[in-house]
Amino acid sequence: MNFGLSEEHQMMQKVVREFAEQVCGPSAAERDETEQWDMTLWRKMADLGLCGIPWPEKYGGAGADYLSYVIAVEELSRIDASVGVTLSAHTSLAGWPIYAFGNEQQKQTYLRAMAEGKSMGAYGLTEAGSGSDAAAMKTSAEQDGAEWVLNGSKIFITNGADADIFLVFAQTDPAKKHRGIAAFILEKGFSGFKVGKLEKKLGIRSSSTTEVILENCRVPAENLLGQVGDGFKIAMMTLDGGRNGIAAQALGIAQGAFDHALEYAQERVQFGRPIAKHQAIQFKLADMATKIEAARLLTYQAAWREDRGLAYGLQSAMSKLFAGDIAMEVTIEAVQVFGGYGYTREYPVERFMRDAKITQIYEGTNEIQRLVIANHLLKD
Ligand code: COS
Repeated sequence: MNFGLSEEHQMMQKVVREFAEQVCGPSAAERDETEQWDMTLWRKMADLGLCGIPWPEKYGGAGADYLSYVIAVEELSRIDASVGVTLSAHTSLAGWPIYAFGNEQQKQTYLRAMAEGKSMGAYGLTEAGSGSDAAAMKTSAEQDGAEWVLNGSKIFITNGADADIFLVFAQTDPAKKHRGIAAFILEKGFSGFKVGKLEKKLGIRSSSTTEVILENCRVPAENLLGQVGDGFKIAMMTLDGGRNGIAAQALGIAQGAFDHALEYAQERVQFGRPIAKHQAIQFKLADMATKIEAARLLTYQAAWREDRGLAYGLQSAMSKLFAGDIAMEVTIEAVQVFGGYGYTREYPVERFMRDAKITQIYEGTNEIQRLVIANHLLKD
């Protein structure tokens, strides 16, 4: 067993940490305040080779591994979780299914553009009436000659306002239930494709979240991903990996909040000494650090398994569940360490607390993660 990071992983950590601290950090609060994504950040991420970390170089990727990707999402989220989730949704939710199920032409056309950062990806599964019950989707797909015609709407689409390529799931035959679902690669310029309402959110406010409306949206037959009927499995397998990206995001948020709390506790003087000298605060810091370390081990382990071709669905449900829950706990405690100042926007910990909440909700609520974990335990 080796718990140390390789030189390659340490390099990824260093490069992304510097980028996050120096480029994303100074403007993070302003982006949160204005709820605006900054496309220049994306271009800089592309220049650093961050937009296709785990994809082979022949598809424009960096040819690195999933652990490298997870480290990158963690480091970005340690400074600005909106940047972390933008990369995570792009890579895990839109890139991975094309890499895993796409044909050569789809990979050369779409995965390459995404890996090079020329296009941003998004994933359209959720609908107003179909969240946790993903198979209940109503968006329909009907074949019409050499095209598919899609009708319906998707909600809560991360990167919705900024993405160019959308992986969208639709029902081809309601009688077949989940076995009738198909996955399609859509371009934002396709006829009948429209980005709808932009959500105003509690956290991750500079990552865009929108509705996607499909009104007789015409999709060339060659943009079907896999076979008709494969869609639900593609969606579920995509989430198996995506959930570990969210675990990395939660881990980064917790680490970022902890770093601020640790520093502040050593500066803030009450009762004649820094509050870090008070056992009440020391216990908080110790609990926070322990939870973060446990979340990191779970998250890195799930990525390590994916890199070795081992099953990782159970581990990534566990990492997402645990890291999401501890991100919430740690950020609440970080605000508490800051006291009244923590509740103001003068310090960043309130942003971390707001950003943490979503990691218990998206890519499957933590209640769904418990269901997935229990299903694995009972099946195995
Ligand atoms: N990998 C591969 N196949 C999977 C799978 C996985 N991780 N999970 C389920 N499947 C397959 C099952 O094997 C089953 O296959 P068969 O048709 O051969 O029997 C099929 O999919 C249906 O599985 P199941 O009956 O378990 O599906 P349910 O409709 O009961 O849904 C949950 C299972 C609840 C786990 C699923 O709907 C889910 O993950 N919901 C949350 C969705 C989500 O995360 N939404 C957030 C969107 S992104 S922000």
